[in-house]
Amino acid sequence: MITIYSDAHALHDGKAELHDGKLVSSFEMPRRAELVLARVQEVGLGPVSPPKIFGLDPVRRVHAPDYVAFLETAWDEWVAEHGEYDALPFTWIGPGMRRVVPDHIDGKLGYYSFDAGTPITAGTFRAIRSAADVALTGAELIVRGERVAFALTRPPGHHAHRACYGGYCFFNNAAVAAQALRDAGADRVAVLDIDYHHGNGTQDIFYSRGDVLFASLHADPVQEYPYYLGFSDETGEGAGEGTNVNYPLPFGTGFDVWHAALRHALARIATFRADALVVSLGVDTYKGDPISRFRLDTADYPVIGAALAGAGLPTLFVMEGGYAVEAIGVNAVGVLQGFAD
Ligand code: Q9C
Ligand code: ZN
Repeated sequence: MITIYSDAHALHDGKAELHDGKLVSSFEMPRRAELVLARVQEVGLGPVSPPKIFGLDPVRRVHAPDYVAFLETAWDEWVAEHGEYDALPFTWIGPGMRRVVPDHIDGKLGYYSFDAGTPITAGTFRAIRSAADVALTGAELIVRGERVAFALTRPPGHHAHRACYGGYCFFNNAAVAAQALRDAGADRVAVLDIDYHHGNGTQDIFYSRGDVLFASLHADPVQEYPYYLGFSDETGEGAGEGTNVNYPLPFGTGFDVWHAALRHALARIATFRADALVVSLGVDTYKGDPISRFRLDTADYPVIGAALAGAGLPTLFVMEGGYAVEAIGVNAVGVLQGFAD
């Protein structure tokens, strides 16, 4: 299995996020991707290739042009106003307020975001552009006939909406890849999101489309971030009615219950008759994850990979979350090994 990787991800290196009322060191850090890469090499998963440069046009297929332009200049605008310390939003549009783009960077940050956990740093734009290229390079391998590829993206992407960032995500790498597969001729693409958190951004991007099925297993939003999307009654709208499937699961969920939901999601993907599968691969379902509350164990991840391989579809894995840093490599690559075996 080919892994696509660029060390440009390390240019995004946030200092802190708002957590339990305090500013704490960012859980989402460069070491995460470095350890996944190290594990890929340690087990000999296969070759590691750099991304091709695709530019921003394929990113704008799923993100609004003004949002992309905002991200491109946000750091410079922030530095001009506040100096060289990470940009974090502190105010958002509440009900009854107006959606007008402010001139001031503090207003723009809130306008284009939904949480205070996602800092913009000096290298953020270069890193997220590179992550999109990593995902697009993986998609191109699938288009060219590869059975499977691993896009080792960082920062993650599945929380990013068409014009809104949050949850450590800016460009929705999996959505960019799914759209690229469609644009290259796949009639139907399934996105299966197995990160612990609901993939609110991916769901919203494809919610009214019947050509992209979105299925997600995640912590129930009544209990867990992102709280405001990911309920089981969200089934899609218009042409997309019936092509959105959520499996909200309670705190403490272990592998038996999780795996039953996975089997259900894979059955739905089979009836959709997808031409390709994009897997949003988060391993923050792990029992040792510092911000999550499922109970999957390291031995479960290869079983997941084998189940995914059973779908029999050309499959692109796109890296999402996982914050038990010392275990992220073994767990994420465990899924890939289970798929390949
Ligand atoms: N007090 C991904 O896994 N913060 N994003 C959680 C912390 C946001 C996770 C609450 C978690 C986002 C890609
Ligand atoms: Zn997550």
